[in-house]
Amino acid sequence: MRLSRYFLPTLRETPSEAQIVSHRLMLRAGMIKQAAAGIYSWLPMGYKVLKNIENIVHAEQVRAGHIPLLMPTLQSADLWRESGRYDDYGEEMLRITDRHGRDMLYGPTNEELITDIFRAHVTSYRDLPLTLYHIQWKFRDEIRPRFGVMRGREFFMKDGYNFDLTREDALHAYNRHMVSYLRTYERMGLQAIPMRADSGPIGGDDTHEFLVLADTGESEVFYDSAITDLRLGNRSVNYDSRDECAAIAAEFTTPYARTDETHEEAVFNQIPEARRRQSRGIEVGQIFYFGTKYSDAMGASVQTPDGKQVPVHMGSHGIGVSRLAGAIIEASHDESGIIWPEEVAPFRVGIVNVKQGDATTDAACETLYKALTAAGIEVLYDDREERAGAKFAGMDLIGLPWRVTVGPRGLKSGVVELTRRRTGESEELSPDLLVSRLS
Ligand code: 5CA
Repeated sequence: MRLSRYFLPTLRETPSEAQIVSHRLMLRAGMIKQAAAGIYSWLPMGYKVLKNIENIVHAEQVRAGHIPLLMPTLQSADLWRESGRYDDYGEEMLRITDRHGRDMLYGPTNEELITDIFRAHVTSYRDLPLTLYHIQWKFRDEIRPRFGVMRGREFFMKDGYNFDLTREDALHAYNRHMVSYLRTYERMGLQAIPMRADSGPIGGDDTHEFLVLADTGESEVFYDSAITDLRLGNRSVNYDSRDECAAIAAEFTTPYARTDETHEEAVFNQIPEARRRQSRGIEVGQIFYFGTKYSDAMGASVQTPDGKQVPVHMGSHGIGVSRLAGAIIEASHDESGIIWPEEVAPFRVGIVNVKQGDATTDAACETLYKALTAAGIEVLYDDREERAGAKFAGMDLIGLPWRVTVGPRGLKSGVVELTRRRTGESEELSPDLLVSRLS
């Protein structure tokens, strides 16, 4: 993409309404624009990041054997009356009446809708286990939307739902989700710690939240520092293996890690003092096992091998896809701007032409731009008539992993400069070597 033809409305000034760094940087880097309180338009660069996050979430869900579908944002109130949540959900639910006077709502989550799909089509244990998920916009009329996309009213969420014959099967689904989530967050360059949590309006006994440690996080958390040494890394996991998933879940949930809702001072105090940590965290996901709460209320049952009719065991599992864009920035930035991890970066490489209009430099940039693009690398080429200093500041702000600086001086000796955003380290190399290095 040539920057002169792109739409990247960056801001020089720090917007005064933004209280935390990720919100400030998303506005300054031209990623989002507020449309109404807690509701945002995703401008082209923000949209690219959102899609990259979404793609990672999809890939890891499919890897775990879960099946994507798409449910609507608007739902009928009748389904929620069946589960009893229409009245319980309270003011966070946006209620709408259509022209025929029918009660509708903008879905804050989808347990009812998915249970309705399940009961219409599945009748036998032979069709289980089944996990369906979608990535769709949600609406929660938060009383205090803030911090940009972190606590929005409209937000993009992955929500998945498992249907199983027995409690044991459903607990395997729970563990499988935990493992797939660990891998998902690690791919985004994040450490998200599973912490025992409270189930709130979703219900159920077993639930873990995934938290990214950050001073600006809205949750208060207590944990054993030993848990921060754990990584899933690139172990190969057989998601069908109960033992494997259970062992990894046990590994990541054995060290003490709780949110303030489930924190127990006495248990916490048994950890050696040097390892006790109290800090703040951003909740980027939550998994729940809630048994037959919805299947009982809504009549979602299957026939067992011996001909009995039993309600299915369920759980639901969410990832805050739009919140993650903010969480990644909170975890990865410096005073000059964003530092995107490779897998979520909107472009992998930025080319800075330090002498736009100089025939040799322009030609070298063109050749490099075409070669990198041909190698399948996404490039943002700053070809504007701007001072070099402004171009550098812009590249630092938007935080692409690699910057290539092309100028007449280097070209005389046949080199360009490659700089890594995260470390600031630079090296000079020939354009050919650069293309093969980045490929
Ligand atoms: N039905 C369950 C799981 S699918 C559910 O709704 N879980 S949740 O309430 O925990 O939401 C899942 C994730 O969505 C949260 O972990 C959080 O990362 C994200 N989320 C929740 N509320 C907001 C919000 N107001 N703005 C941005 N993201 C949010």
